Amino acid sequence: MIKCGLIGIVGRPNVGKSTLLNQILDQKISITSRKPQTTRYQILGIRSEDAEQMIFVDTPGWQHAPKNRMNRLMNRQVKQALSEVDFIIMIADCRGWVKEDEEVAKMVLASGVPAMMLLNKQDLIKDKKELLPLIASFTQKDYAFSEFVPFCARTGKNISVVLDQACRHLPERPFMFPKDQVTDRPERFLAAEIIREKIMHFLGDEIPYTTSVVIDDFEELEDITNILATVWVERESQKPIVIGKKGSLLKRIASDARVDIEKMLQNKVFLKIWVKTKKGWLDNSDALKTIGMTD
Ligand SMILES: Nc1nc2c(ncn2[C@@H]2O[C@H](COP(=O)(O)OP(=O)(O)OP(=O)(O)O)[C@@H](O)[C@H]2O)c(=O)[nH]1
Ligand SMILES: [Mg+2]
Repeated sequence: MIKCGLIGIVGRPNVGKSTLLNQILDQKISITSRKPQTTRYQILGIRSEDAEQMIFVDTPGWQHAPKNRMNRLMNRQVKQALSEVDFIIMIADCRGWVKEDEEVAKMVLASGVPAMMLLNKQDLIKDKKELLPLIASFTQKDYAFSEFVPFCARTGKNISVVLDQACRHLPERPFMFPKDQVTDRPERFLAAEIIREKIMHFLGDEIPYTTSVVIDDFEELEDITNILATVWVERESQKPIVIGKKGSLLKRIASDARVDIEKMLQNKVFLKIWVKTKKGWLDNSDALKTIGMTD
């Protein structure tokens, strides 16, 4: 019997969804950062065994009040994923349950899809017993979760609990992807994401949310891949911040991104990054289309 299905990973921003996906695949497909709203796109991570193919859907973190068109499109991708999958893994931070968690839990229930909940980052609490009141409060509620599992996506310990549950809910269906494929996203997209991850890492708390990365050229030669990329910023005044003194910050972003892209491509990379002001792109549907965000 051949089984294949989609498993959605949902939750509010910053709870560890992309970290879980990378653990499941044992490689980095989806970028992560300590700042919320890192993931902007649905990304598939595919794990194939002999007779089962699990297609995990990483989603953007659910936002209570999205501020611009891009954030609304991010929320829409969460809803879309919930309507398409065979099983749902909701992730929450075990240190606290907030409004967005409640909203996601309600959407999961409304979807009618079987689901489990991971209470992630349990390494950050001293004693697992601290979770008991939270878990007890869940049982009073009308949620859709078959299990509440204390978890640590950072180490991936007990990941078999997650995989077993996901596997159990796969429908009988032929594989949707070749057995050796790990994601639906092309390398060009992943390269842009890696650059965005470095921007999230190096720049303060505001600018990463007003930037995006476009790959202008991606030329794969036998012994080197040449990549030209542009970072969009929203205001002219943000340009020098991204570039840094005498270009120092942009150099660090490019250099760290290059190392990761080389690892991914298993090839030498030449990477040149430009910075360009694109006013109002977060609410401009044509600009959002350019970076692959459409209705
Ligand atoms: N201590 C600890 N940190 C974790 C764990 N899982 C994830 N993190 C960290 O939490 C931060 C957010 O992780 P992500 O995987 O980017 O979270 P996300 O849910 O995908 O976030 P968005 O894409 O913004 O919605 C990162 O700094 C991770 O390293 C965990 O089990 N323990
Ligand atoms: Mg993410």
